[in-house]
Amino acid sequence: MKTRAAVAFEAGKPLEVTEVDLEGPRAEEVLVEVKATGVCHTDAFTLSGSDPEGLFPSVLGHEGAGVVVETGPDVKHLKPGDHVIPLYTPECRECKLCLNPKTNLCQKIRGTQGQGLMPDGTSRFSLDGKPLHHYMGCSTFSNYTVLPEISLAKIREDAPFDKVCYIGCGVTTGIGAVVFTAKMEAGATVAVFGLGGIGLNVIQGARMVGAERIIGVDINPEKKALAEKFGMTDFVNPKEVDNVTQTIVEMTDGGVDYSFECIGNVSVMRQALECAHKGWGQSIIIGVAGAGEEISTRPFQLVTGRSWRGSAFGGARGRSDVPRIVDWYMDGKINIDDLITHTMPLDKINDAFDLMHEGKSIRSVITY
Ligand code: NAD
Ligand code: AHE
Ligand code: ZN
Ligand code: ZN
Repeated sequence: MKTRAAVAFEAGKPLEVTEVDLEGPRAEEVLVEVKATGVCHTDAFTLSGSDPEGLFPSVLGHEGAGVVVETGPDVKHLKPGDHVIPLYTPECRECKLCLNPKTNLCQKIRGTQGQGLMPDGTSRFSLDGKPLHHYMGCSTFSNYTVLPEISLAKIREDAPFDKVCYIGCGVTTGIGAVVFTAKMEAGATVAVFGLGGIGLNVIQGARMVGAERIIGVDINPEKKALAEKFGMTDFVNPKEVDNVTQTIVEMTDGGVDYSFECIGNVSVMRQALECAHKGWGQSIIIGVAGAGEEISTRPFQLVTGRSWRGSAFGGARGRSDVPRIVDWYMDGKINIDDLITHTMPLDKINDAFDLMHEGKSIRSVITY
């Protein structure tokens, strides 16, 4: 079939919206009509050329919601008409990692997914007879896309696509990092570095579990008001203090119980670790850093009881946890609407990237 898609032909160049060819689903695969997709900083990161796994030409996008149109042979759990959220972290429920309760990082198809291919090693997308790469197993910047069945969470049918698409990455990443990765306790003291589409969800997750003090850190003071609405109690602008780490340590009588880096800046990752409390403070890296970047600190920081951790997709197991997070939204327990600052058609997708780079949006959502 033909479908409209925004194609990333080259690193650092705007996406081009064009008609591409899409082959139907093969065994254990599903054809999905994407109804809406968010634009995440990670899409911009890959488009910039900084992603060691970035491939071109490709169909980016990994934060979608849509409807099953057709199922291939041997699909067991989905049928046409089902509402779904694509998962860049699948959940096969049978690989070594799925069987270990300590992780959500299903590895069943990670090899081919990282090569921009379906599990059988081929692509369903092409243009003028030449294959286009899939992206993060999702490619939601296409009106129709094909995914493995294990990469789809079935969700309730009354959930609005243009809001719950954000659960496909940002919402789950931020709230999940608090709930599933940190398993944060009520009364905790928290620092959140970067108040964008991820950091604000960390803040609402921390408030949800009853954190007592939530310090937000951002170089853009325009993020302060919305962060306060989501539960931030204190704001630090790194441009207005001599030393961010020292400032937070002094504000909190020795440091925070949990810190979260939601930017992808390795210097900030160090600040986040070093403002964690001696003896027990945990620092969780969410931000994605570019090719060649490395983190550093004095080992003494770890010797004295701080720990450095990471979180992908908020530690969530998509097929099990995403439907629950959709329920949290539908029950009014979490706020998604106020974080979606812009909605636009696919033709305007490059505006979404511009707004992100200018610091003017939290989340832009494309509706098909
Ligand atoms: P965003 O652009 O919406 O937000 C980033 C925020 O950081 C902005 O508010 C910006 O002003 C602020 N900032 C930039 N430099 C700063 C500095 N030096 N000090 C303090 N604040 C600074 O991005 P986002 O969509 O929230 O994504 C954040 C990061 O998380 C990205 O690296 C993205 O790739 C990554 N991410 C990771 C996962 C995961 O599973 N681990 C999932 C989604 C996104
Ligand atoms: N491909 C990059 C790393 C990108 C990355 O870390 N991706 C996160 C999700 S970001 C979503 O917005 C992730 O889930 N990582 C785990 C995984 O298996 O990809 C690189 O550095 O090579
Ligand atoms: Zn993302
Ligand atoms: Zn698995």
